[in-house]
Amino acid sequence: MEGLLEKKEILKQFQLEGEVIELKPYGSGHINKTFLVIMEGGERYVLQEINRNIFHDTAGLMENVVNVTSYLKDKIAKEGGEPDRETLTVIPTVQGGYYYRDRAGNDWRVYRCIDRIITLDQAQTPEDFRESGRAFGNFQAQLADYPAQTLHETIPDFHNTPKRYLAFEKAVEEDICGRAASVAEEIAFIRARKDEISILAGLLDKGELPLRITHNDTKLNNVLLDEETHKAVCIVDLDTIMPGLCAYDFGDAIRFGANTAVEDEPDIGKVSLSLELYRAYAEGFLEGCGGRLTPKEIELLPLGAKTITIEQGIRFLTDYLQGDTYYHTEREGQNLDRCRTQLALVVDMEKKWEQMAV
Ligand code: ADP
Ligand code: GN1
Ligand code: MG
Repeated sequence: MEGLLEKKEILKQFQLEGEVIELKPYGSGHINKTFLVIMEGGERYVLQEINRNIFHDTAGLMENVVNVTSYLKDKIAKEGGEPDRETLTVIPTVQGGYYYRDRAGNDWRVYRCIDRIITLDQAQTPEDFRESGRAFGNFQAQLADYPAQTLHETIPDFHNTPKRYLAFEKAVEEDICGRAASVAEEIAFIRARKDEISILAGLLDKGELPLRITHNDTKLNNVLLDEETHKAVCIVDLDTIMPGLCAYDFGDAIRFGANTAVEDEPDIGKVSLSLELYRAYAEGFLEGCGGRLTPKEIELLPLGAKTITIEQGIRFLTDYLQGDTYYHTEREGQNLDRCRTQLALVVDMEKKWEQMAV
């Protein structure tokens, strides 16, 4: 693997014992670079390069992760669970810090690898998806009393949809890659929904929806499921835990996991909203939230799904217009395909709107 020696050197900066016997790319995230590390004693770790183009304050980000995971570990222990399996464990550096900056200025961290798990890029059964809903709902419930003011905002305005819209309009206007004309249809589709995507943000401003501590990246592959029972074991990808709207956490899981096609499917004909998966997730999520949601929050869950699906379409299209610098891509046009699946999913949600009521 490219850079293997450098990675082995980097691993020496962490409190790990013994020699590394295997190191390979792991997972399918779009932001960080993730590697599985196996030591001679058989212990397994996850090494990650944190994407500094996206996260500008690694120290603040890691402080969030360490504080939230230690808070969760206490809760899990009190509930009789397994703290080292049910939440992430950060391995400190030899200097006692939580990340290491290498000579090239890249930031690295190491987690204990949680074993005997699977992660899915698509829901295989409604039961798996219900289970992930329960886990994300429960995650929010566990953090309900967490001191929100101590959290660093790792990406300002992360799910501020009106601001995402403005950034998209700016990218259209600047059109630095000369791609805007070829996506006129997608641009028009988004513009036609401009007012609707601001509704939730408006309700938050008016105090009609509560700000909660949310995960903000509730993709199905951010929950580890037990490989045998398929019960949720652990929520990962804690980089964007910030105050946010519950509807967005619900919605983000739906846009990714209740889509009958994968996120970058080039054949738009395969995209649709599976109502069976949608309902399974909604039931699991509400159960996990444990009765904490207000009637208004519950009523607005479908709008959360639609809003964040448009927001994600906007984000992928913005990146396409700006030359694919934000999301990892493996092929030309991948961000445009990703945008198109999101917009096609919105079309299907509009058709199924009545049936999406929770
Ligand atoms: P990204 O921000 O790039 O999505 P993630 O933190 O989600 O990065 O990690 C990518 C993938 O690696 C996850 O989807 C999951 O499959 C796997 N993963 C991450 N951390 C662990 C861990 N501690 N134990 C086991 N698997 C993990
Ligand atoms: C990114 O890191 P990952 O792949 O779980 C992104 C999310 C998007 C998602 C789209 C920090 O998530 O916001 O919804 O891609 N994360 C960040 O698949 O931007
Ligand atoms: Mg992830």
